[in-house]
Amino acid sequence: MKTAFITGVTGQDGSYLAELLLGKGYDVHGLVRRSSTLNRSRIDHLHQHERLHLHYGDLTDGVSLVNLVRSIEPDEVYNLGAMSHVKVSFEMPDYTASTNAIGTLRLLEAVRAAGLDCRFYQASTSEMFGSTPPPQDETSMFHPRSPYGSSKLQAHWVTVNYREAYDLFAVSGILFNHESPRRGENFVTRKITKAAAAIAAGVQEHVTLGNLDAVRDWGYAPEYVEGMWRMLQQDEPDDFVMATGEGHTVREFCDAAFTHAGLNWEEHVRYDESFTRPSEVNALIGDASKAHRELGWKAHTTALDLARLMVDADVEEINRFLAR
Ligand code: NAP
Ligand code: G4F
Repeated sequence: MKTAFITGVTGQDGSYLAELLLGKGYDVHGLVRRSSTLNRSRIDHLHQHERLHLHYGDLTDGVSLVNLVRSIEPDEVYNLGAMSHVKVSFEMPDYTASTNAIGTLRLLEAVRAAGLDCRFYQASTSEMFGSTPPPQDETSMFHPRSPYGSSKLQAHWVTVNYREAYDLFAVSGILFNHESPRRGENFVTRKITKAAAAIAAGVQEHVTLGNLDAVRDWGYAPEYVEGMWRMLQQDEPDDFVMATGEGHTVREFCDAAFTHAGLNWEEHVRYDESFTRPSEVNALIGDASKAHRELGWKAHTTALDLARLMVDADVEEINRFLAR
């Protein structure tokens, strides 16, 4: 039986990855941050699982990482923990860099110091491509446009360096946007689907958004965590893009979500400049041919399917809430 250590286990991807690995028989250890109220709603349904173990720690606290890696002795480490909101990174650049860039370095160093035969997955991102026009693949130039994107680029290169310098099995998944009903409520897809459900239920009138022209390649998170796992099962470490290959504007996502809720988006969406960014990433559309070829991985759920499945989940949630 293998042992995995996941940072970011309370997040969208971490929760799906924990489910996947528990289903495969792994012992799963997750890093959780101390907070004054418990923030584990995405893994509540797993909390009594005998093979899930949670440990306090933080990517900004190197000592906690060294101690945990030494005591857990993982076969696989998945570094999903991050300050993951692009707009917020402009407001908290120092913390973003410390968590995302130096946090990755701290964790890699903890793995190296423990001297384990351990495989390492880094959650890299299409935000690293920034202003490089689509389609983007593993050979495209990096040009990040936010403190988040640049912190992730440092983490990406640190991961490459530990592979080259110390022969560590360390890989980066360069993942394009992926969403689900567990997506944080201040990312644009979930903000839209939650609003469409609330407006349809008559408890909200409108939603305020920023740039509707941005193009993103939105896939479905459970499919992407399967790809992360496959990357760590290869004979040789390598980096892979994961994406659907389809681009849609935020406007098109709105249209699909509101139409599915029986509404006309133009009657309910307002614009507010405060939701725009000092520098925007205009278009991300990935080419995941390498992952298809070498990992047998392919995205199946498209952005418009996703809009509909997320609206259905949000309608269900609001109906449960209103019935209380
Ligand atoms: P998410 O839902 O925002 O989850 C982030 C996780 O990181 C949460 O568990 C959070 O803990 C934890 N975290 C934040 N700061 C931390 C710190 N200082 N120390 C330890 N843990 C910390 O993000 P996600 O969408 O699941 O994404 C997972 C990873 O993939 C992230 O690294 C993200 O940058 C990257 N990524 C995501 C996408 C995407 O489209 N979803 C695409 C490419 C790359 P709390 O629950 O306590 O806040
Ligand atoms: O949903 P978003 O905040 O996601 P963004 O910036 O693309 O970042 C996500 O995907 C990255 C992968 O490419 C991850 F690395 C990262 O961690 C995160 O998961 O914004 C998507 C687009 C942007 O162009 C933004 O300007 O939607 C636009 N947008 C328009 N109105 C909005 C809003 N974004 C947010 N969050 N809120 C709005 O009201």
